Amino acid sequence: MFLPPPHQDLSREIPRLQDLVREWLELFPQAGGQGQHWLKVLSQVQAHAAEDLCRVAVVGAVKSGKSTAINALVGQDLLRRGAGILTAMITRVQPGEPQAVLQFKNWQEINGEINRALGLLPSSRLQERAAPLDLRRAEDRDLLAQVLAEAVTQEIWEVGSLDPNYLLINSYLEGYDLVQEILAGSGTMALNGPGLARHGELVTREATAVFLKDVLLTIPFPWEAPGLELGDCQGSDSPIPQHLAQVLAYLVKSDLVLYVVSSRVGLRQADFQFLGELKRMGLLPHIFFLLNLDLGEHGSLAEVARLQDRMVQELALWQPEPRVYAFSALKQLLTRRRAGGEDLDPREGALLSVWEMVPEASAYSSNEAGRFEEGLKSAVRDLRSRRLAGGSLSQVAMAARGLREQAELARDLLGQDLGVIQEMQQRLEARQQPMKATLASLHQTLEGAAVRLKKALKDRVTSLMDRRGGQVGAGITDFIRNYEPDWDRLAPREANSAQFRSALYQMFQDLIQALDRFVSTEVNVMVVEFVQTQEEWLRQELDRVGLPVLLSLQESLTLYYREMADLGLPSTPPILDAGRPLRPPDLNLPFLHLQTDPGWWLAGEVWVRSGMGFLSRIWDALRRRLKPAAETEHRPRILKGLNRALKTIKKWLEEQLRMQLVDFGERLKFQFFFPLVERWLQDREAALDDALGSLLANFEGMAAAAHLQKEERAARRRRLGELIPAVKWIEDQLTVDS
Ligand SMILES: Nc1nc2c(ncn2[C@@H]2O[C@H](COP(=O)(O)OP(=O)(O)OP(=O)(O)O)[C@@H](O)[C@H]2O)c(=O)[nH]1
Ligand SMILES: [Mg+2]
Repeated sequence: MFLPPPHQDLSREIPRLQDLVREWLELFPQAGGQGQHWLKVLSQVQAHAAEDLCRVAVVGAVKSGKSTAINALVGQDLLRRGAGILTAMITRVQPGEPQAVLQFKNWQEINGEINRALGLLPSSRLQERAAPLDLRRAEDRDLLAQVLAEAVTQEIWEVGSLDPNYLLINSYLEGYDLVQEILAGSGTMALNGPGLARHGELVTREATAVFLKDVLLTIPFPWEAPGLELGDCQGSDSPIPQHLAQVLAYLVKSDLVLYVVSSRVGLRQADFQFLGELKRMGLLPHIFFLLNLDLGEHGSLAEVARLQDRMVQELALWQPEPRVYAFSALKQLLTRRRAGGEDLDPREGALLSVWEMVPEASAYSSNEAGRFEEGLKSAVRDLRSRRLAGGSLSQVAMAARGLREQAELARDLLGQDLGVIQEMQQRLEARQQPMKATLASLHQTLEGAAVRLKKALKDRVTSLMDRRGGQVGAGITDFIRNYEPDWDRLAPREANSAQFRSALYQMFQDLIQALDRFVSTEVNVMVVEFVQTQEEWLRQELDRVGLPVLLSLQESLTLYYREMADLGLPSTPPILDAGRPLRPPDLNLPFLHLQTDPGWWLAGEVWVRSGMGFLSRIWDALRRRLKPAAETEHRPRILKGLNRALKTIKKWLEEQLRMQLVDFGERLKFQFFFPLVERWLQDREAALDDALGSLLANFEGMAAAAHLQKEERAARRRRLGELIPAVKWIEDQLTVDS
């Protein structure tokens, strides 16, 4: 027999139940409290469900076809290809009315990045500068432009105008006029209607993209996808640490991953490193791999099959039976656009025709695209059901059950006289008493537990950050201590002050860059692992602490239901279940960003200022020793000078690190773990409170019904007779799965 899938799409059940509760309220207006309780529970669940997003992070190497894959899924050329290298943010795509919401960085972030890029820049114009530069000030913008021009003439940057620091400052200067008005306002910009096209321009133009922090695009999807978010991430092999940090921060919040691999390139070393990170974050079982076929290059079906098999084999070492789909994202996109009535441009049309000339491979690609979309949709559905089963579903089921049982009780009582009603009330209320008392004691138990759990977490975070033995603290300290610059590349060609300073600047920037990369990926993955372990421990502790109370409540509830059975209302008592707590969506896991932290920045300023004096001193000392020596002997001495400078830089960095680690540890404790403990404990208490509130009969209004006229009673019983099966039907829908 065909069994319908468990219907756990609460968006339909909840409004129906709400209507039925309102009908109950009409019948028994005196029992308002109870009705309001059910309505409250239902609207809470509804609000949760509305906030609940299923995030799919679309990742992969640079230019593997991530944006094209998302465009193919939504059937439109929504995401621009070839965003600039300074675009660090993830573009999020959700179903909805067409709109783009752009969130810009604030001035502190912008100036922070600029001053950081200037760190140790050997510019004569910065020497007298005491305060940090502020892009908002016209004199500072002039100064910045001069500094850039000077640095370029002096060839400070090896790659000149391709250097990321140069590009960054230059783009900020260039874009200032374009965005200053937006930044003076709220810093967000919503584009819709004809203005929507401007979004593409703002994200692809380096000078404006550099100011952006977050982009949310909404668009109608060609398939039903409520609560889905697709995140277009930066290439996971990007050389810019900030990109990786952003990708990681998004992955932490993601439920599924779409990993795009170009068929032209296949899996490479960088992919395996990234897979290692995904594995440590627990995401490996949630990855969909897309082997993005270049049908022009790999035209025959045999070759496609060979590529796909090879990828499955390579991945099988990581994940048994990896989900690998091989299709051309671009073909899927063009086909969809054409099917949607769009005219493709001649070049696109030609591409499609060429591909269609190899019908076998082309058909295979379409087939795989369909298989992929079905797979993705079903994973999203599964995820949603699992999340619902973790709490909301049982809350709704309890409300439905409570409503039905009370309607049955009321139907019974309407046939009785006042004396019987009062006796029933007494007997049931006596059975409710112990549960109310237990619930009250639960609060104390949980409060005590909170103190203990917080203390334990605090100690663990402190150990993690410890610079001698902590995984994070010692890890970064060792990284700094063991760092060796590329001396061959750094050693200046000539022994003069300008060359020496430029070599120093390069050395400093290289070290910072390497450190940033290490922190953005390695260290933050450690933090994620640590947090996940602690969360699991916390869940176990919660269960352990709550178990005696849960058992005692369950026992009292069983007795209560036995009493109901004695009164002629037989029913099996429901199982109370505390559910599995999930990280609240509004609680963000803090990440260690050495780059953008304002604390870092303040200290950075001091460094820029004192740095100049420090450079001069090293240079002067070096020069004295260079004088008597021959030109050929300069190099070892200069290297020695650089080495000395490196030691000082490392010492300074370690000092910065000390402050940063303390600061980060505090954030982890007070802005993450403590609120998490409080929320989970509160939620647990509220869940039990709500469940019992839904179940335990409330006699307000019942006695009043006894005074009604006979006809009126009969009328109400009739209406209850209609209400009960309607609620029962919903109840059955909610419990199919359990
Ligand atoms: N032939 C062919 N080209 C494709 C396909 N998918 C993407 N491309 C092209 O590859 C280039 C890069 O695609 P994008 O979708 O921008 O890749 P991306 O991974 O988002 O790139 P970044 O965001 O820059 O890392 C574009 O010029 C696409 O048109 C495909 O299936 N077949
Ligand atoms: Mg892209």
